[in-house]
Order: sequence, then structure tokens, then C-alpha cells
Amino acid sequence: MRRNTLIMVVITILVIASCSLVPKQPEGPATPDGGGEAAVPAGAGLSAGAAAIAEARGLTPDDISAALKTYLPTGVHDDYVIFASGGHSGQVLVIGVPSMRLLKVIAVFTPEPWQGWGYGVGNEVLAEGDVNGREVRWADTHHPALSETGGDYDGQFLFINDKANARVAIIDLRDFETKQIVKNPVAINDHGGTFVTPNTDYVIEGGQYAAPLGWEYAVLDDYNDKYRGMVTFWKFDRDQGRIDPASSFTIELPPYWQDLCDAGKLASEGWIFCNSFNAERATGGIESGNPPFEAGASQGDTDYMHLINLVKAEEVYKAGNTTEVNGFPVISLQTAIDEGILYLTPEPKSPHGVDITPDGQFMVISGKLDPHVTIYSFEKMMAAIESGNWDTDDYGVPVLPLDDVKEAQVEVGLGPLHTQFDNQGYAYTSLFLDSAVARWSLGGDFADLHPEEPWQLVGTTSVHYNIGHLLVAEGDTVSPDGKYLVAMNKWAIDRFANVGPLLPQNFQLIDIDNTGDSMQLLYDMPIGIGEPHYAQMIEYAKLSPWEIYPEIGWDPHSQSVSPNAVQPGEEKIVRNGNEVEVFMTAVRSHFTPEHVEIEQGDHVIWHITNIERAYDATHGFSIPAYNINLSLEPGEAQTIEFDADQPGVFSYYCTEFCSALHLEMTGYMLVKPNGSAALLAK
Ligand code: K7E
Ligand code: CUA
Repeated sequence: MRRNTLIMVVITILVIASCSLVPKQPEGPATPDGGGEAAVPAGAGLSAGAAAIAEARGLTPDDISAALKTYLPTGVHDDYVIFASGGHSGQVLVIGVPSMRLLKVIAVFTPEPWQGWGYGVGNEVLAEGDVNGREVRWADTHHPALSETGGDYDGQFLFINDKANARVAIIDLRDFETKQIVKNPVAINDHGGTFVTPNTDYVIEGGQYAAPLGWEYAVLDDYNDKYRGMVTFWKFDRDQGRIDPASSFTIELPPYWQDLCDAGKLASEGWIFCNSFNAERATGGIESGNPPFEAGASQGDTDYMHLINLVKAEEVYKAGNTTEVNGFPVISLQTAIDEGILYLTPEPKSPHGVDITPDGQFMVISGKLDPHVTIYSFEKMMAAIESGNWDTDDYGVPVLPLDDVKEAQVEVGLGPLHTQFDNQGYAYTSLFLDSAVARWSLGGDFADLHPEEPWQLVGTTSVHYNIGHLLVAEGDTVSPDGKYLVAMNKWAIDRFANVGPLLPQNFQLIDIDNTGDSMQLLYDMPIGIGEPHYAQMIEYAKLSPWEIYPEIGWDPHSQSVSPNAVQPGEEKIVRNGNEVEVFMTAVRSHFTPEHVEIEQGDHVIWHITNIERAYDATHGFSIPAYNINLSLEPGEAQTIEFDADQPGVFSYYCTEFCSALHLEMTGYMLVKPNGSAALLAK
């Protein structure tokens, strides 16, 4: 590994040296054929073989350096890992950086056969996400949030929301498995989640489309009175690795469409910020001659950023000053106003998201219909609250005047959406309409880190196409790493081979570690499942997942040894009336027992433990016709239950090619037809 690194460094130096001899290509929108740039000149410092490849492919020096920057020889691990939402696949994607290799798809809200998720195991977690008793086995995941300590990723847990049904899931990063799903009792859909407070005391789930709280009914004519927004604070119990709904609460908000939230940190710790759109409270109805939502919700020049005092809200909740919605404590809008929990301030033109600088001093908002980002000062907000100089909205919520709280505005380009930060005093904003990323300079304490004037556009780079979120390595924490930026592009169009009318999304890796103004595009990665919205990038060294489960007989759900663990030599089948209990082990290359004889109508409880201690020695277990399909990682114990209602002969077998004798890793489940035992006895 050390030798490989050395070789890489030497090659990189050679190539960089050769690149500097070539005039830099002007940056412009890429042409679909990707042509236009000169091929690498002969004698540019490459070996004869490499030069021949470069020439045959028409590679430019930039192409070659991009290839080298992302290439990892076999066995070399990535420096960073991305956790990306899987969009409406309901799952989470794990991607290595800089290689952009897909490392894993984590099953979350949706059954995932290769992980045995939802086919005998995982069902109880999936069932926690049932909505009003109905099975909902998909989700529209939007915003993953890594757990934080002191405002920095700690690599322990991952949270993610389901916009479609207002649910939140928790993934334990010791085994990358989903442990819990909570359904919001107050809201039927969400968007402003998940985000965590700096020590992960709370997981934030903000709403989106206003509706009567508690999934109630009210006609749209009553929108102003009966429809409401909300933000829920889920208390996280780190020891249990679970959200504790009994210590969680919601704040009722006006029926503006809360969009995204972010937790204050350092200077602003204890406060929460949520942007919103449709402060117009448009209710649509294009078919009745009303302005469509897209027009009605964009009439006004401003919407409202919400400032929420979480410290005060927690006090009020703990004092019991709440009402109940579906049995869940809610701080009413009036209480939030009376107690100084909620303030508003204008934000320009249909914004999307609020992003807080690493020091917690500034809140960045981009109006989708405004070419600027607007930067707010936390200090000025606090002073404005202190001064008491404000008007109120229709609901009596104080509205802090924009001029009192605004720090700066930077014109960045068309369709600005989301912003992240690096370690050199720059911010990066995605430009949906321009299909570009804008880099701009921060002010305040960051002004010393870069040569430019504060609050200035420094440069833009084109992406392909229609970028939504972007992410920088640890770029939403108190200490961003810079180095890499990933553009999460909504459209791919011509970037990849045509695979029919439904196209993948395009993640583009950009090197932002260059000093100066260049941002080099390195790599395009197609995302062929769902539409990822947001992602976070964590240093790989911060993760410490298990290689195998800590002890034989481990139950991943409880993260402890299962009382039903089966040790080698303890395999057996126990009958108790018409209940049959199977105690089975799996190891290369056999299940014990290999014959399971039961009778039609028996209730079967089947315990199975993978007793392997070798890294990667996973066994599968499937029973045909009974819809059972497990993945048993080394040490893992699982229990499945079913009624043997179908007689016949069923070969259970291992679904992982685990050894040379994997095909022999099988057994017979013989289900005697009803009454046959009685017949034989005669
Ligand atoms: Cu697609 Cu954050 Cu849900 Cu923006 S969100 S693009
Ligand atoms: Cu175990 Cu194949």
C-alpha cells in the first residue's frame, strides 16, 4: 500500500509538471460530445504506453490529472465516504470518494432482498413505519444527517427522513443497519429533516405542505385558521441508539411551507433556523381558475425564515405547557409567541434551505427566484430581538426587519439553492438554472483565510445538469475539510449511454483543493436508483464499523447477544403441541439440522445463527414459497416465525456463494400434509 502511494505521488508530480507546460483551457459549458480540447501533446512526461492511450482517447492533461486523482488501485480505500439519500427508493447509498465507487445500498424504508430486509427479518422495524395501520414499504428519503459531537461528525449514527409520510429512520453505523423508524404523529408529510443539534440531543424534523395537525380534515377555505406548519424535535438516546418519542415534542407553526431547517452551532447553538416558502398561503386550484401553486406561492417578494429558540422550547415542553395532538405534546403557536420561542424574518423570493457557516455566525439563504444569496448575522438577529422593534405577521409572530438582520448579499447566478463551506473561507452555492456551482468568499472571521474581499463571487464552474444539493467534505460541520465537492445533478441528459427514457441522476466530483479560482471536474457517477436529494461526506477514518458481529449469536436489532442464539452442538428441533421450534446453525458449508420435518398447520419458530468468525463469511437462508430470505453476517442470530400452511418438500438453501461447497449448503423442510400422521398411525 505504501509502495502504491509512492508510485501515485510520483506519477502525479510528473503529470502536474507536464500540465503546467500547457496553457489552461478556458472554462465554458461543456459540449455534448465533450470535444474541443487539445489532446495531450507528445512528450508530456507520460510513459510511451500511457501517452499512446491518452492519444488514442484524445485525453487532455486535465483529463489525465482527473483520472489520476480519482483512481485507487485495488485494495486501496477511499479517504471519504458519502452517505446519500436514495430518494424515492427509500434507501441510503454509501459511496467512496474520490473513487466514486458505490460501496453499499443500506436498506431503510424499503424491503431489500439482498440484505434479507423485510423477508423474515427487519419486518418489525418496517412495521414501526406503518401509517395509520397501513403498510407503507417505500419512502421518499431526502436528507441524511450524521450524528455529531460538538458540531462535528462522530461517525456513530445516521438519520434520514421520509418526505412522503413524515417518518424518520435511524441507522447504526457499527453495522450499517436500520434500527428504528418513527412516524410523526402530528404531520402527514415532512421535508425539513433530518438535521441534528450539535451533540445530537435532538433530531429535527420540519414540515412542508401545511395541513391540519394530527392528520385531521378541514376544507381549504379554512386554510388560514385550521392548516398549520410544524417542526418536531425528536429526542435521541445515544446509549440506546434510538429516538425516545416519550421525550420528544412538536412546535406548531403558521401555515407557511417550512422547507429546510438547520441547527445553530457554536455562536448560535440553541437556536434552530428553518426557511419557508408560500408565505402567500396560496391554496392552488388551477382547475377552478385560481392561480396554480407555482404562481400563487411566488407572488410575494419575500417569504419567512423561522428562528426558533430550542433552549426555551425545551423548558416550556418540560414544564408541561403543551397541548396534545394524537397523544403527542405540541407547543401551540400562541405559546411559542408568548414565550419568545418563535421569530420570523423576511427572506427573498421562494428560498430553498438555510445553511449556517461553520462558526455559527451567519445564516445563508438562497431565493430560487433571486440571483443572490442573502447572509444573515446571528448577532444582529439577537440584537433585533432584544430591541423589540418589530411588526408581527397575521398570527402575531414577531417579524424582524430584514435590514436589521442582514449582513450581506452576494450575486451568484440564476436559481441558487443550497450552500456548503470549505476550510479556506469559501462558500459554494448550487445554481439550478445556470447548472453551475458558485464559489464565493465569506466575511466575518473567515475574511483572513482568503485574499478576496469578503462577500464576493470568486468563480463558477459548470455542472451537468440542473444541480440540486451539493456537498463538500464535512462541509456542513464546525470544521469543514474542503478538498472535494460533489454536485448532485438532477438531470444527466447526454452524460451516459442511453438507457431509455428514465435516466439516472449524475453525481459529479469536483476538486476544490486547488488554490486560486479553478474547480476541476473529476468524475461523473450515475445514480441508478431513485433521486438522491442530499448527502453528507465524512472522513473514512471517523467510521469504525464492525468487521464481524462482536459475539456469536448477536441480535443486530438489540445490539446484544440474542437469548435465542444457537451455539455449535446445541442444534435441535423441539416440538410443543403444534408449535415447532428449530435451533439451527450455519457455517461453511452446512446448515445443522439438514432435515426439518413438520406437519401442515404447525406454527414454526426458527432460530438460526451464523457461527462464523471470518470476515465476510456471510450466509444467506431462504425457504421457497414461504417468502423467507435472510442475510446472516458472521455471528448474527435471527429468528423467523411462520405457519406451515403449505404442505410439500421445500429445499432451504444458502443464497451467498460462500465456499466451494456452497451449492451443497442446503436442507429439506418436509411439511407433511394434514392428517398424514394420523393415517400412518392406523
Ligand atoms: Cu431536493 Cu433538500 Cu429535499 Cu433541495 S431538497 S434540491
Ligand atoms: Cu453459505 Cu453459501
